[in-house]
This record gives sequence, C-alpha cells and structure tokens, in this order.
Amino acid sequence: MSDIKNVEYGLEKIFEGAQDFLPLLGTDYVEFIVGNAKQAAHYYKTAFGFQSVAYAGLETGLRDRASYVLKQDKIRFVFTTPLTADSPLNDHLVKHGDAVKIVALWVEDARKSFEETTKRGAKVFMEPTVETDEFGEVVRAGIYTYGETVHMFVERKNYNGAFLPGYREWKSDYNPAPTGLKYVDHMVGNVGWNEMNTWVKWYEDVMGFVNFLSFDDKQINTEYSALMSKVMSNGNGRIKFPINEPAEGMKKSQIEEYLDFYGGPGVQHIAIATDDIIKTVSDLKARGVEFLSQPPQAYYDAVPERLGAHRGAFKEDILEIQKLGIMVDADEEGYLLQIFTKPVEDRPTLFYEIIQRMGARGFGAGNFKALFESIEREQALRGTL
Ligand code: TYF
Ligand code: FE
Repeated sequence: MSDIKNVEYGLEKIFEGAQDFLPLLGTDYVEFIVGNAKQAAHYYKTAFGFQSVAYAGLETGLRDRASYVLKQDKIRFVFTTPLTADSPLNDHLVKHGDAVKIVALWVEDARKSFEETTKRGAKVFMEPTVETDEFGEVVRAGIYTYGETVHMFVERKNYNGAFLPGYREWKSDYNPAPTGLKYVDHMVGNVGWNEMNTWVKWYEDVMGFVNFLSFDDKQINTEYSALMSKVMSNGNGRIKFPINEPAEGMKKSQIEEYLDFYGGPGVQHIAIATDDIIKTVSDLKARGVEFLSQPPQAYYDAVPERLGAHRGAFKEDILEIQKLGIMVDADEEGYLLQIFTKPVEDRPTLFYEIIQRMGARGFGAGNFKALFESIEREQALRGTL
C-alpha cells in the first residue's frame, strides 16, 4: 500500500470555517481550441464514444469560428476552431497546438463566483455575460488560471436548450456506442519550474480550494527524472486539480517535455471515471485509442502487496487487468484501477487517464514509478528524454 497520507484536515478546515465562498456543482464543460473541429469531433465520437449534442458555426450565423459540442454521461466537451486568419483563436493554436482552453465550472451564481474570485486577485477573462435564446438564459463569467487556461463559471438554472444560447441542437446519423466514460474525475495542470506553490496558493486564496494530497520528488521519481505534484480540491471534493512542476533529474522529465511543446503551462491530462474499466479500455483499444505500454511482470507480481488490506475486496481478473496494461493501487480507503493514453495530438501534450475508483480517493501514488517509466519509454522514442 502506498505510504501517502491523506491530508483530510484540509477538507475539514473548509467545513469548520465560514461558508464556502465558491460553491461548485461540478465540471460544466471542457473547451478545446483545435485546428479542425469537425475532425476532432469525429475522433472523439468514433474513438471515445461521445455523442453529438450541439453545433455553432457558419450555418448558425457565426463568421469567425465553429464549435461542436459532445457529451458522454456527465462529460461535455466542446471543440472550437477558427475559420479565418484574423481570429484571435489562431494565436492559441499556433502557440499550444490542439489544447484545452476552458475548464468550465457549473455554479449557482456566476456573477457572485466572478466577484468573489476577482476580488481575491483573479485576472479577468470575461466579465459576467447574460446570453439568451428561446430556451432561456445562461450567465457566464471567466477568469484566467495557469498559462492561458481559463475557468469559466456557468450558471444555467434558467436554461433548457442543448448547450448554450447561439448553439443549435446537433442530430447526427452517425452515433457510435458510448464506451462507459462517466464523469471528469480530475484535471491536471503542468506549471513551470518552482511555480507549483504559487498556483497552490492561487487555488487556496482565489478559489477557496484546499491542498488535498501532496507528492514530492522523493515519492515521484524514476532513475532518470522527477516531478512534484499537489492535488487541490474544492470544498465538496467534486473538483480536483492536481498541479505538477518539473524537478531536477538526470534527464528531461515529462513535465519539461510538455512545457517545451505546449509553450508554457497548461492542462496535461484529463482523468475520466468509468465503473467498468475492463470493458471501457477494451472498447477504446478496439476503436484505436493508444495507451502507454504495459508495466513489466515485476509490477504485476507486486499487485497483491500494493493492495494490502484490500486484497480480499479485489474483484477483477488480474490476468485480464495485466493483459490490458491497467495499473492497480490502493490507499487507506480502498483500491483504484487506472491506465493512461499516449498523447492524443502530435505534440506530446494532452493525454487521458481512465480511472475506476473502488473506494480509494488517492491518485495512484504506488503506480507513479511504473507509469513514469512507461512515459519515459515514449520520450526515448521521441528523442526528448
Ligand atoms: O493525476 C495524478 O496525480 C495521477 C498520476 O505527470 C500522474 O494520474 C501524476 C503526474 C503525471 C502523470 C500522472
Ligand atoms: Fe491523474
């Protein structure tokens, strides 16, 4: 069992104190700026099993961009592309490649969320804005977090349209089956050298988050490289944002590789929960999603030891888990199963984690070494280690 301590007093601290000044209901949507939104949407439908929800573009009166909205269970992804050379979206695209621009958070009151965070120092992305159509009204307001990434507060209590005003419902004849993806479990940001604590403090001061778990470079290292990571959580635990920074090692860490190719801080991975990881991963592989190479036999030999007290509760067929390259870790409260894709763009930037929590609230610290060794095997092939 991994010897990490759950810093739960962090969450208690919030409940003891005054009321949460930024109550968050969940992740509302994740918006990507991409080079070809039509093809990105097709990939996420075909490979990941998302469904068509809404569209905005030339046909709906936009002149400068097109956006496709997809959904799977509670997860909503938006793919946006510039249509003309003078769109400011191009700057993001040139700098970062296909990338997450907006991590939108579902709130009761977008104006208040904006006021509470900007008065604590958040940089403004978008002033509170009311959008309306025949389906009602949505209020949105946005602030910058690390790099050029944005948190958008979305208040949709008076809205029953497909997505947002300005979008029309997208009914497609092409509807691949879902793959069992349920909700966003966490979204991880990579920040620059020695910037992790600055952003930890930003999430504490500006967003009212608490430091839920921490991993230092002594816990997160391989023979070649190291990194540090702190998990920030909001008061109700629905939103978790780990923040990584590179640490000094013999070779270039995956975080430095990301920062080089992304051109600064940004979203590194999105972890998506499933309640049947064997089925989800089998489906994703059959549809062409590429995962990191399997950990070695010695890793699987040590699974019973890592499970510790939860060995008896382990329900899955370990041979099947190993065949698929899924990793297993446990903490005080239970175990978890997780696996990581290769980057989903040509730049070694954003990738996905598929996670099934069986009681565990940790992040797989017992898997870090095996995971980072798999990543390093990829880095070696890219010549970036
Ligand atoms: O989110 C996490 O903390 C785990 C492990 O660069 C992890 O998924 C941590 C750092 C990293 C990749 C994965
Ligand atoms: Fe993760």
